[in-house]
Amino acid sequence: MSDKEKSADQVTNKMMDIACKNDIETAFDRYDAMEPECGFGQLGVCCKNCVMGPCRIDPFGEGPEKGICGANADTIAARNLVRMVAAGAAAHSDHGRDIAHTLLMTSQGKTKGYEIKGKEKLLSLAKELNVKTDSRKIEDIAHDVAEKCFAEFGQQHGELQFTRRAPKKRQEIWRKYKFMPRGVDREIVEIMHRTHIGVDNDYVNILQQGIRASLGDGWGGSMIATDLSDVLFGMPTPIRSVSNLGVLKEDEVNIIVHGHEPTLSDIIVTASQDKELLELAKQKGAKGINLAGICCTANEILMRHGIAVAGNFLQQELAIITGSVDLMLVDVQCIMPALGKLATCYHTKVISTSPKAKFPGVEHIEFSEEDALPIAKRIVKMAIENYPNRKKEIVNIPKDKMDLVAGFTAEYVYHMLGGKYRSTYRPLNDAIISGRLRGAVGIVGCNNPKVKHDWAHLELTKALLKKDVLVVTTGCSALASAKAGLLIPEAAKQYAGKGLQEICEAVGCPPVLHMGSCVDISRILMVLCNVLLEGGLGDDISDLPVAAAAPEWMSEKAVSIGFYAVSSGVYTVLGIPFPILGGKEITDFITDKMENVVGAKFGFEPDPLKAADLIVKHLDKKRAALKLKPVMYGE
Ligand code: SF4
Ligand code: MSK
Repeated sequence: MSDKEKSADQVTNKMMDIACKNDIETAFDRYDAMEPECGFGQLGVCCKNCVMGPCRIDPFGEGPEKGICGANADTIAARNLVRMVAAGAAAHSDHGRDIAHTLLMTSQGKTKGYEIKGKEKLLSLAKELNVKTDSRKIEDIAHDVAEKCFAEFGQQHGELQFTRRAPKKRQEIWRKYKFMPRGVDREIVEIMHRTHIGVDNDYVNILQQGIRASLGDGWGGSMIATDLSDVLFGMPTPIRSVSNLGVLKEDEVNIIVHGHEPTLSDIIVTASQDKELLELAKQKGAKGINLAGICCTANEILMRHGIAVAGNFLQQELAIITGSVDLMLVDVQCIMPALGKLATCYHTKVISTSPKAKFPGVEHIEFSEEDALPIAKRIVKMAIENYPNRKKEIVNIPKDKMDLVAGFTAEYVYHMLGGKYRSTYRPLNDAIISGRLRGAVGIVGCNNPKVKHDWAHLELTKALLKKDVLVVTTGCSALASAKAGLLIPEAAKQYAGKGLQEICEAVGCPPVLHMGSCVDISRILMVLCNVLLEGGLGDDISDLPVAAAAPEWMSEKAVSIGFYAVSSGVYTVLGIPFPILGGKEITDFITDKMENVVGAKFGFEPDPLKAADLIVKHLDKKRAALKLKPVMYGE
């Protein structure tokens, strides 16, 4: 492949040229080979929920209008869509469950290498969850907090604890329409039941359960994952680092961690700093051990340790193609099965670690919390021992890398704006009220070879910055912004409108705030809650001049995120439509009528500049409804 326009990131384009020259296949090639993609699948009108089928509805009305059981296009599209929500919510929530498990074991002294670093966060969570703290050991408090969080997964009735963080008005909407999640797992199971043949056939009713499960993710599983990660691994604070494949080093042992759960990556950080291992690396001829991340695991160790970022989702294969990665270890989610075969063309060792995720042709070293540090050291040692096998003649590390600042949290915003002694969101609210800031938008999500890599993230982000919109970002979108230099304070001068520029200069922050991994979108929800509590901008999330976007999304997790964002009252624009367009009524509901129920809806817009226009119009509509002053610096 020699198409230089596959990515907005020149490093990626260079590496793809190298892949092409060496006849190495990547996801970009496999995407081209897949075209044309199945139209029935894209429109969501193919069903294989029972073996009377598979059935497919002809979207042009020339073939079957119903499946063998009688299900129409809207029913089939709705069932398919909420099954995506179930998978996405399950992935995030299982991540949260694993962190709760690690915290519980750490509190019992059963782990090796972990300690409770976020004591302040633990105490505030304990208070919220009615766990006694007076004269108790921190481990005992952590134990009870972990148990309380565990209970959220299996709870059968009632309401998830963290939904109480949402504004009262929002909670009432959730109760009124039976969207309030009862238990994280329960809602996911109920989706699978309802979408079995012959159960729920009303697309609105099917979506109702999709909403409920997604809220169990955003205000349950994901929120637990974020909060307990802060307890276990410490609260992130803004930290400087570097990004892109140029962070790999010719003269050091390069280890890449890829996946999602910080349980693994955080301990690898500790192991990579071990004196004996550093000495061994020297003995093998390396100057040191260089750790870097890909995907959300990159975000986790970036925001807590300043570990460099090698790249985002579509760069995972390119990292290996540099010929410089001595070991890539993976846990769960967004790891391409192609890595195993690709690694055989290089000296790279790929190691899977989770009992939940094995890969063809990949060596498996099972990770367990009980032996976390010894296992981490063993894996780092393998990387060191593999360093002499690097074929120097085929090493091709791009030179380019970019500085960044990452690690903003809902808690940090209090100090960032209010100063050390006056913790408050007031300056943020005032900036919006006065019109210096038009509003705020969360730009999140993956890469997808359907869209020029990173391009839609960056075009949308820049277009919004120009309009005095503060951008917060997570996941692979955050990494796209990092590589393009949008996560440094200096970016404000180059890209932001005058109002946003003034704020960034006064505070010394970048115009795009990195808020972590995909589960950390729960941090964005908390920012919205804190803004409302500060006052002056309405009494529900749907009142706020805010929006969300996922311009290059691809995963089922993104479907769950989209659903909980909209159901929390946030207008959300997707660069790739949900695969539902074959069902006219469900499409109409999701992109229009849903607003009458939850106060927000989805927009589908592949052109990032048009998406920016839609979002700006939405922010201005919300500003007008709140009777705020016009935006200070005009258009
Ligand atoms: Fe066909 Fe209905 Fe079976 Fe789906 S559930 S495969 S539409 S018969
Ligand atoms: S890693 S879910 S590709 S953002 Fe969270 Fe990136 Fe999307 Fe995976």
